[in-house]
Amino acid sequence: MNASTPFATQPSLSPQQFVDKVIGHSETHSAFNNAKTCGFGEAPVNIALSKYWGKRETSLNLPINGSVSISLPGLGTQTELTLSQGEHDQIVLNDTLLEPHVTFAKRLSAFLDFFRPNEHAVFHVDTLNTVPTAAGLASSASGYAALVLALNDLFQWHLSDQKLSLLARLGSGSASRSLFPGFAVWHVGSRTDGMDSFAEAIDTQWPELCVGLLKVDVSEKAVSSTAGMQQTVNTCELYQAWPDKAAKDMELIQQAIANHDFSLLGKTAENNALSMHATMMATWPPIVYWQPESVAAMHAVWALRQQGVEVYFTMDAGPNLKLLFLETQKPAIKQAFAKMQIIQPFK
Ligand code: 2P0
Repeated sequence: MNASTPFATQPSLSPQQFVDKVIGHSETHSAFNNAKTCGFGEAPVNIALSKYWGKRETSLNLPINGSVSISLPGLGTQTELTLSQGEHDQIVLNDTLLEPHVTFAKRLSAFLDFFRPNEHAVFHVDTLNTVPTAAGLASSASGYAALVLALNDLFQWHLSDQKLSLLARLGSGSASRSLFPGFAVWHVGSRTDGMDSFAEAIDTQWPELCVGLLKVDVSEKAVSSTAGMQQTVNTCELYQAWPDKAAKDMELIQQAIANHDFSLLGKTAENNALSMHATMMATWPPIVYWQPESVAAMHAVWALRQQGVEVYFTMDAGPNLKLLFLETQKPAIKQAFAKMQIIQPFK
């Protein structure tokens, strides 16, 4: 991060010290002794209803604002992890062995560096995504959450959800929220060691709530979320207003969830997403994830609302829309968006 931004904080721990503190020193060093032959982890993708956009510290992945999400069961990542000795990690993504120099493999190996029991230890990672990688459908969130669960299983750490969330956050911010089914809240935290910036479950069921995945384009995006948010923090004047806006929206979303107030949930989520995109567009060079079909879909949503069909959308760092509506509107929504995948997270 550009140290001149008003949001920057200095970390009081290195990422390795952070990991050692979360796991506990003795466990880190006896990790090989307790290890099983194979660890497994599985986690869902999540969609933020109130978004995370911007870091106050990049090495520990500390956010500028908190966020609230909903996980989508059945869409996510399954990861198997084994330890061996060798030259480098072997990373298999959706049945394809990746070359060690590809970005995905390098990022994963850099994260695994924090967990190697000795310098010769390498990991074999077999990971299966049921969402397209880098499609704005948050595969890094489910990916790092599943990986942390697999590490916890492999090394038999028996970490709490809070600690697992802290470790997942280090891999990818939004992964902190993917440890939980249903709704989750990621607390922004204020400590310089990052120990208070973790997610936890919001204990509510909402069986009538539907999420529709409206795919516009699932090819790899040009600007990663990590790069996009850094550029926004560093160059967007509108961003000054974002932290307060995000904090307010987070409160409203939590209130809407607690009261099952769908109108408040939908309005707040849509406005929050558009506000985040406004900050992206007002960076230099500009970042616009939308495509013409994205804008056409927004107009279709607004037209439906005019007709009395209560539906809202949210969007992440990509061109796809995620629709929010209640079960009663399912027939009207299906008619308007024929090919859309509909998920009821609590059914
Ligand atoms: C979110 N996004 O709250 C927001 C909304 C994208 C737009 O979290 O750099 O992949 O790994 O912490 O978690 C995507 O950002 O970024 C994201 P890193 P991440 O879901």
